Amino acid sequence: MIHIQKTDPELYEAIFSELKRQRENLELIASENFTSLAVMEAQGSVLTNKYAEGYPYRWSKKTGQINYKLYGRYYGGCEYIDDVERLAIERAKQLFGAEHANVQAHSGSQANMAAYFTLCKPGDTVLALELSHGGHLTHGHPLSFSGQLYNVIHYTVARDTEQFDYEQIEALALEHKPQMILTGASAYPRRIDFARFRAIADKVGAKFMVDMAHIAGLVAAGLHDNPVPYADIVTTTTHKTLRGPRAGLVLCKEEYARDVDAKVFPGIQGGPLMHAIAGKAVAFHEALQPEFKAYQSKVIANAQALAKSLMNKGFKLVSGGTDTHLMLIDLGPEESGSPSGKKMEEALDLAGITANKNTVPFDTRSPFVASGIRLGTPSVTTRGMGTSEMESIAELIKRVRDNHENEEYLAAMKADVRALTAKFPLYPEL
Ligand code: DSN
Repeated sequence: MIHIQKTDPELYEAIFSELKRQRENLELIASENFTSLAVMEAQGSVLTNKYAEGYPYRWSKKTGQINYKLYGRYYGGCEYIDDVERLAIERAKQLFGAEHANVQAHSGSQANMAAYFTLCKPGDTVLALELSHGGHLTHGHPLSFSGQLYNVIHYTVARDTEQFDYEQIEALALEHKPQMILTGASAYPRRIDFARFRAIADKVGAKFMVDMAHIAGLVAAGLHDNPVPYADIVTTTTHKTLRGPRAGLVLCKEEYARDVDAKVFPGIQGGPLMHAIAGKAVAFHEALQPEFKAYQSKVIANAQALAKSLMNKGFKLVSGGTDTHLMLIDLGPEESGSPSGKKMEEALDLAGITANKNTVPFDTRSPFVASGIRLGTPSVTTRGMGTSEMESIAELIKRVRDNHENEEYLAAMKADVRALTAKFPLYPEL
């Protein structure tokens, strides 16, 4: 960043401080990761200068198929841009076994909007997971476009297992006859049975959409069932377990391809962020390598080790553990005297541990206070930590919980956190 340092020292200071924070803190936010330098290089490249509305192909009127030989852009000078986008598309299709990929969605929310617009009409009924049980804002929250345009009915996890209850989901589908069933989650630690969802959707004649944002890296590595063969449309972000740039992706069956393309552009977006698309191409290439599978196996092994250590120390985990990269600590209700999720997030922060408060199923606190803390292992695994470090992390979290009111103690704990992170240097080249 030699240029920013010279031209804009104030901004440089903020960016450098963030690099220092990422290096020194323990990053346990389940939806975050550290991309490769190659991904960042692509994002900081000259591709940011180019307008490329349209696609690197046109839909042929004659065959109804994509034709790469036809110029599909609204601007000249896209010959190299086309190569970038084509590489991203082909790699995404290969990685997930998809018939069609749209790599232009700027974010997961926009990918989701494109999927809704393709599969539903405003006013249609959609069955999706409740936000406070692990869902996402775009799965029907009243403040999201999804809650405003559609009649969203929510399923929840079961009270006893805190896992999906497929009987309940089927009963709701039979009762409400949704036009679309949506699954996927931001805070659900268990495997999702996509075949079962497809069967329920077929029983009521619903379309089936999957938002696999959190687990996309596990899916790419073959460590979680792939929703692509089951769903009409699959969306994802590319920056979580998948470890790419902050962006979105839509995968679908051939029959929806043209419509998905039209919904993304010009339906929702204007010019694609070509530097981000190049970052996606780099990340998909990385995810196709054998090392990526080894990395994802470690992410899961670390999550299981962290979950086990936390439970051995008396923490209650939602659903009693994890099958994925994330877990939710249920800190207990207000009457139990334990800290709220908000208090715990603040206490962790003081000690140099970054995580986020999260509601737990049937939470009695408001979402802004919440009774849970969500933890994930993608970032710490990227920097090289293994199962023995997960034990140390569980102990650090216990110390924070036990001393959550003692700011001096928490500030002093930073030295222990830094001693751990210093053993796993992050971006030494920067
Ligand atoms: N904000 C993301 C997460 O943390 O899971 C979801 O979009």
